[in-house]
Amino acid sequence: MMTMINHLNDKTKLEQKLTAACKKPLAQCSCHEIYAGLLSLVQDLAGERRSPAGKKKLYYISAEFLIGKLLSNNLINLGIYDQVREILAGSGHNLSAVEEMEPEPSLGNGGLGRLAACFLDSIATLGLNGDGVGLNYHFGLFKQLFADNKQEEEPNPWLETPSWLTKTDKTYTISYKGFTLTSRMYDIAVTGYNNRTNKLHLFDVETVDETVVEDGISFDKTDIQKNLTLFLYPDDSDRAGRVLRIYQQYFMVANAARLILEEAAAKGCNYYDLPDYAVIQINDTHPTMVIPELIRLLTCEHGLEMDDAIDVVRRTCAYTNHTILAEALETWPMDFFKEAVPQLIPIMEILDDKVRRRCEDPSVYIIGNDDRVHMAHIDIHYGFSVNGVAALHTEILKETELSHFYKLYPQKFNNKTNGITFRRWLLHSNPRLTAYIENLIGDGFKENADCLKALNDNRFLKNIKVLHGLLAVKEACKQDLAVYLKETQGIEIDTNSIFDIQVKRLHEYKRQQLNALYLIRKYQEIKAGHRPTTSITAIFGAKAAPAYTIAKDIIHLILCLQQIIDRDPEVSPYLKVVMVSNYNVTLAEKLIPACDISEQISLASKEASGTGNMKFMLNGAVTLGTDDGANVEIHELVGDENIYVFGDSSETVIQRYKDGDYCARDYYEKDGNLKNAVDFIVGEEMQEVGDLENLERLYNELLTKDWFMTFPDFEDYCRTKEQALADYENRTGWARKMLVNISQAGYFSSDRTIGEYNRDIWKLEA
Ligand code: 26V
Repeated sequence: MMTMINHLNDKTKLEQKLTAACKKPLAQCSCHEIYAGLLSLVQDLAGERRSPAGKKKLYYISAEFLIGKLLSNNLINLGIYDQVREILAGSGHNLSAVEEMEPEPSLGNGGLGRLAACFLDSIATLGLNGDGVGLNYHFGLFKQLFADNKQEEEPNPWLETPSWLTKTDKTYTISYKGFTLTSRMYDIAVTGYNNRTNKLHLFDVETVDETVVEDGISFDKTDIQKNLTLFLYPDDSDRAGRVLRIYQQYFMVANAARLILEEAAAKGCNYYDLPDYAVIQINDTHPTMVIPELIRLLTCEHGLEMDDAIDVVRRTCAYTNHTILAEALETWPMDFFKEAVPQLIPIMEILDDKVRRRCEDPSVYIIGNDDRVHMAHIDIHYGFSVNGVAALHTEILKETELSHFYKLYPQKFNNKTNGITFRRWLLHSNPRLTAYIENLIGDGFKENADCLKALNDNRFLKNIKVLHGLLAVKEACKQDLAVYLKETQGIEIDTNSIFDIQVKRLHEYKRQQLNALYLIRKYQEIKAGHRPTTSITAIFGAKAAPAYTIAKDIIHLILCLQQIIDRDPEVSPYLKVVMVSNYNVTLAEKLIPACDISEQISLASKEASGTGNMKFMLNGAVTLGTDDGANVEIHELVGDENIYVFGDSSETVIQRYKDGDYCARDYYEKDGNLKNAVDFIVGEEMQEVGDLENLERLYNELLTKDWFMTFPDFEDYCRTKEQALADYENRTGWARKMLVNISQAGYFSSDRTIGEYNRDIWKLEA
């Protein structure tokens, strides 16, 4: 009863506060006015929770923070979601409709940026003193549209009033060759679940001019004052675009370095003891220039000797590697630094010189013999920790990609398997499943994801009612998705079909093309009269980098296939291909709860971790994947019975690259099914709806190169997928697999990951 009275009291107070924030009775407010009122209320409540700063603070510097919409997540973390929903219902409003008012900031590309957002949530939830530092891109990543079965790009403006972003009065002067810019810091409150509020600091420059963007996402890349923070990763297919990235990266870290030194000094730091006041996590190599910049500031402005400054910085910085793809490891020509930030050159030369004195091996130099700066090498030599993001990834780094560094510094290397925040990816995105779980095991899993293990119990696994209940939850989520896709994209899907989903950035190594080849084969089989027992809906969502030609050709292939099948009355009742446009966090929140089969089919050894795989598993999807990245750990946790693994192992793949004798055509010639599927790409049906130039380019790429080895895995992929589809027919058997997956997902809570970062690297007081 007491709690009831408190609840009512709290609710009445909350309603009063919300009405005050909206400045008129709730019943008379529009959805947008309610959104504005809630935003201001949340900001006030979050501000009250900003806890006293400890001595040591973490700065998580990242070029990307893919935070998604913030309203619901904040309401959940502040513990007022249900009350607000009830208050709104009482005045004739629906919280979901209010959520639609919020624009989604697109400040990230994919996994790396989303991980940074999950980490901020967990850092605050664990009560750790840590802020994010990044850039305030006005248009973020482009917005994706489809026309003529091709991707088109548009700016994605998200800054509007009201906004979660608050302007601060902190400004710095940042110098480039020949000019200076005045920066300004903007903040977004990061609420922890029942805990402190931290901040995401996003730096910007006031001279940015949004009107310079014309014709899609093109703009004059040389006018730095006007374009610096317009876009995330502007097109780097030309030199000006690449130099602009140096300007952006330096802007991010020069601001971060000043903020860090200033905050430490304010707490009594004498700079020699900086590692007692600050720890910097460098998220991939984009923030690497923070190392030479800090050394420069400490020596030029704070009077430290070079060796002391280097030692202080080395004890402050830690680096996370997020990729093994050679082409994604950043190296920049010295000329770019000369052109943009010449002040860093003497420092980088000293850092390189010290390495050359110690090591004879040119593969660990900072400035390579090709006069390019190897950013990761700066991080490894001049930081104290190097971590990979899943067990397999860290092992591959140690044994192959970074083996020379591992020999030099074995003690620096450690693994931190990625995680996801359950507040967003279960509580917020799947309230039905949340209620179902709570009903079975109580609500302890909301604080501590390990409690989900209690679901792995014969009381539930052998209980038909429980299993049917789970199937009913999935069914309802599929209905929700169907309604959402119809309303927002005009796409109709059959909720009685199997939802097979692959959503992630478009990249050849992630192998959307392998999935497409399977679907072509399926199409051909249905045409030949072999119909699946249950029809299949294959859903894709993916943006391709604007200058990544083959990735765009793969999108073209999928969109053409979608059209061919839609038009074909023989096939469309049994197979549907759907590519949703502008895949983003908001769409992920709708797609993931509705998924039956989660496609995680990267070429083994290439996907550092993956985090979508974890979100799907948590929502009761069964993984169809290679033994790659965190799939390996998922496989270990759920056992062979509850995952579908196929394809060559990472060892085989790594050896095949070493041997250099892979020949795609050999596979094509030997496997008739594969040949038929590949030939279809340039066949008559495709040509009717597609563009031959794109289709031929993709066909030739696959046949003469296939760098990510789709052909060797094709047969096993098809066979394993057929097995999954067959097993789906045993509904209770399938529900058992779903439940085991959910029960083992606790390990992938980012609270666990952040606990490990803090225990091994940051060492902050909780
Ligand atoms: C960057 C680039 C840049 C240019 C050319 C192609 C290319 C390909 C890949 C990348 C990856 C950038 C780093 C990244 O996003 N890594 C992702 O990080 C996630 C969080 O750790 C992890 O789950 C993903 O497996 C990993 O791909």
